[in-house]
Amino acid sequence: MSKTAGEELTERARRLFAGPIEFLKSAPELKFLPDPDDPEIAFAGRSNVGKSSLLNALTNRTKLARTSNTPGRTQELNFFDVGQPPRIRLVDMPGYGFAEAPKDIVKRWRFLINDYLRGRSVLKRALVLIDSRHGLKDVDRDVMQMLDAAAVSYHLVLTKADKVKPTELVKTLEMTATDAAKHPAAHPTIFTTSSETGSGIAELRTAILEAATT
Ligand SMILES: Nc1nc2c(ncn2[C@@H]2O[C@H](COP(=O)(O)OP(=O)(O)OP(=O)(O)O)[C@@H](O)[C@H]2O)c(=O)[nH]1
Ligand SMILES: [Mg+2]
Repeated sequence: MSKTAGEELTERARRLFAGPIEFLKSAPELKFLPDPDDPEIAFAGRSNVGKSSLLNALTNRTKLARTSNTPGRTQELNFFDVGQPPRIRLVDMPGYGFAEAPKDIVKRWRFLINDYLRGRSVLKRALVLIDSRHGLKDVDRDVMQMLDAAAVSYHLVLTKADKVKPTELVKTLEMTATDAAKHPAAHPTIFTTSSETGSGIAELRTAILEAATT
């Protein structure tokens, strides 16, 4: 039986993410960004939401992006090339809404994240990660509004799905979808993922490939 276009894309995404993936560089400031050579997909979200873990789960590597129990682990924009030659660049970012860090550092990260998200010509899609246990917070809505204003298309991605009961997850998903519908740049598809169990990871890989190549 021949494959549908959807199945073919899923298979291409699987193969791409199983192939060569390399850390390219860290940018602590905008002037250190790599040349805009390839389509980029950026991982945004509050500190500790699981951005770096999701990047590792997507790429099937345990230590590509550094993760930690302590919020504030990722402090720069980290670029990873997927494919050889590179087809997609994944961008792991510091967390926003991290109240415990010194104010000037939080401010610096916020400017870095916002300036990157607003001004990057090759940015194809942002992933805004939301902890399944907590749902959308005001800081998330601020980032969504900023992306709406900059016309940067984004997917909301619920993380740590393994940490909540299925009924609770459905409720959070519904509430998140209601909120997303009010945001013009929010893609209607919301992903539910667990970097721990791998649920939702193949679907997100496919969406990333689709966003990067269209
Ligand atoms: N159970 C479970 N734990 C997770 C999952 N994803 C991440 N974690 C844990 O959550 C913590 C934070 O994960 P990170 O990936 O470092 O989070 P981050 O968003 O990159 O955090 P910052 O870089 O500090 O902004 C770590 O202890 C991870 O092991 C998940 O899907 N399930
Ligand atoms: Mg991180």
